[in-house]
Amino acid sequence: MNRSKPMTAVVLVLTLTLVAMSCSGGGSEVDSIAKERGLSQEDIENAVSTYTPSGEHDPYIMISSGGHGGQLFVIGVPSMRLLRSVGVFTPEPWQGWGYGGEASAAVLDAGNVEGKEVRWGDTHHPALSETKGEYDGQMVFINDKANARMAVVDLRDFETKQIVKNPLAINDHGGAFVTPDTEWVLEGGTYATPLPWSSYAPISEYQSQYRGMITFWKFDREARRIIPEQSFAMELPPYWQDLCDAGKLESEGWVFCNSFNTEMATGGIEQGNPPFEAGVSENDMDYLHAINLKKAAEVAQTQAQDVNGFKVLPLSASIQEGLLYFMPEPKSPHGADVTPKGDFIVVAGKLDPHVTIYSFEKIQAAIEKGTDEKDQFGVPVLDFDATKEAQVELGLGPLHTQFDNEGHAYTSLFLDSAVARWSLGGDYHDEGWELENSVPVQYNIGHISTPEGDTVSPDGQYVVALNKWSIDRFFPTGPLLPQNFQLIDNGVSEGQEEDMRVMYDMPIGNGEPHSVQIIKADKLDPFEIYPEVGWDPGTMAVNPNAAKAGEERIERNGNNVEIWSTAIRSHFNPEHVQVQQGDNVTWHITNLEQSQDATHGFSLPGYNIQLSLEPGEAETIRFVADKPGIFTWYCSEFCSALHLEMMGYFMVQPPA
Ligand code: RUQ
Ligand code: CUA
Repeated sequence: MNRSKPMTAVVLVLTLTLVAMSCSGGGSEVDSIAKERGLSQEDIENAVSTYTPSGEHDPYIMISSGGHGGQLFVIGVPSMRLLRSVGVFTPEPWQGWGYGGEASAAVLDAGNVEGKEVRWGDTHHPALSETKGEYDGQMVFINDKANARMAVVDLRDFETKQIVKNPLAINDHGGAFVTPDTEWVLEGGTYATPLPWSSYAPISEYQSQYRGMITFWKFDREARRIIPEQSFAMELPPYWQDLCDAGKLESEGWVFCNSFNTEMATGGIEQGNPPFEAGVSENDMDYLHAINLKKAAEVAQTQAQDVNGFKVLPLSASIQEGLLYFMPEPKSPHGADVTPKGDFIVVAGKLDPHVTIYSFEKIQAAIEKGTDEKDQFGVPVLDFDATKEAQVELGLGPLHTQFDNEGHAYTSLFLDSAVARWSLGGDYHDEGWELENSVPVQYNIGHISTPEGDTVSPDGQYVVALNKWSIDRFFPTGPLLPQNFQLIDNGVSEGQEEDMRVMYDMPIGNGEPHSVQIIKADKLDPFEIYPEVGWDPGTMAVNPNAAKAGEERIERNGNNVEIWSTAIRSHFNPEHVQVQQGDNVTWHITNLEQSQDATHGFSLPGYNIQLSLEPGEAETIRFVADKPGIFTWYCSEFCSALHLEMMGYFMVQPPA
């Protein structure tokens, strides 16, 4: 790439200023620092493009999955500073998530799998809530690929409020995706099993007994919760339905999902069968699914059947009612991304150097015209050429596509370890469907993100590459290395198109951040402190039974002991709690603080209890005092100069 080309206007001005400073004697320090550190002119430009002075905030916030760490990360862009993690499927002690507090226990327990406690997840694709196809900054949804669960996180306090277990599936992959007004949250199953997975069927009966599915979780905006009773799933052929995207604007009401394994390979190399990796890649074409969700939601009211307590629309009903159509898609497809106006769907083929662009208008025309072609389950198959708008050759291993505000698409190329920028046709860009520029990334890129890049009005300037390998980029932390976010300047400003360039590497060493979304920071409006003292983050309301200032006490009723405690710099009240071994303890603790960031911890050693009480927050813990001894509890958050003094004695007396 041409490294001497001018950067965006801002960078150019800054660079010129620096250069001017360095030439004018007094500013030569910049030069000498750069020289000393071995920095090139481009390094300096990248530095001034990403440097965020102390106390300044980033214009964008990136919400990242934490992969099989089971959490979310919140990261500033362009500084690429990690702001916090959010405990979701996995307990996390700093946040007191899953260490004794009743609110987090209730959320985590709701994610148990048929009664089995599962305390980790593989968070995959975060989806920010949308209003009219724009991120609205209210919620984020994230799926757990490992156990087919969906979590709901409230962006007022960045805490997980709900986990629902999919009653049909044991894995998912195609989630989370939201419809333009967040009425529905999508979760596609991928690996087919019997429906539900807990009803056994031998794998020799794969074609007759195993099925795919896509679940449409109904989201109640008022309650800020998923309503399982109003949700439904669509039974699908046992192809592996993969990633989806919701239609928008002209395609609103429709959903598009790619699939693979239309071969219906069942693996079994130990029996001499081709391994999955070969078996599922034999066909040249798989099927892009087009689903009329609006109509399906109506039909589900009357034709859904009960499967494991969940509404499922039988495949026969979907065919009969015209809810489901297939289109051939080449080759090991991955990603189905709807363009900002909702007019095209971009599908990448992992083993095809092209992206294939389908036209929503042409799909509708083909449905209108009708087709005699069907797959072996009777699903109508629309003609490839009749629905295809264009194909663009980008490079090897295209995966995911995002968009900008100047009619470009950006696609990750896994095998090439590169990001391709290409122009959209239609009325997006004069050049039409054409590859413009590629930039190498380090290494093995998976997902890609641009600011608000999958909404109806994407921003521009940045691309973030999520690289699976980092190899030589950072100090090697043993055989397990961090992954690498790379911040890229998209090279586009005010109609000018330059080369893209990698500006910054951000190692991320506490999870596999599978996918991200980037929202304008000013759309978020988080609480500074909880609105009222005694606030329960589980219900997002005051808990009437929360401990109050001046009403701290210990009540005993038989062997039930109930404690109302408060915390304020730098003491708990009470400081002595005396119980008998075997007592049932219910302990309410309220943080009375009203200043921002005055968080207190509550750590009760030996009982596996650790709370993080943010200002105003009230929590309840319940446990049996089954271990005798003297337990020194303390505030685990360094809250004041006398923080070490913020402690108490929990005294458990054994029977005489
Ligand atoms: S898929 S790296 Cu698991 Cu999100 Cu394409
Ligand atoms: Cu409160 Cu440390």
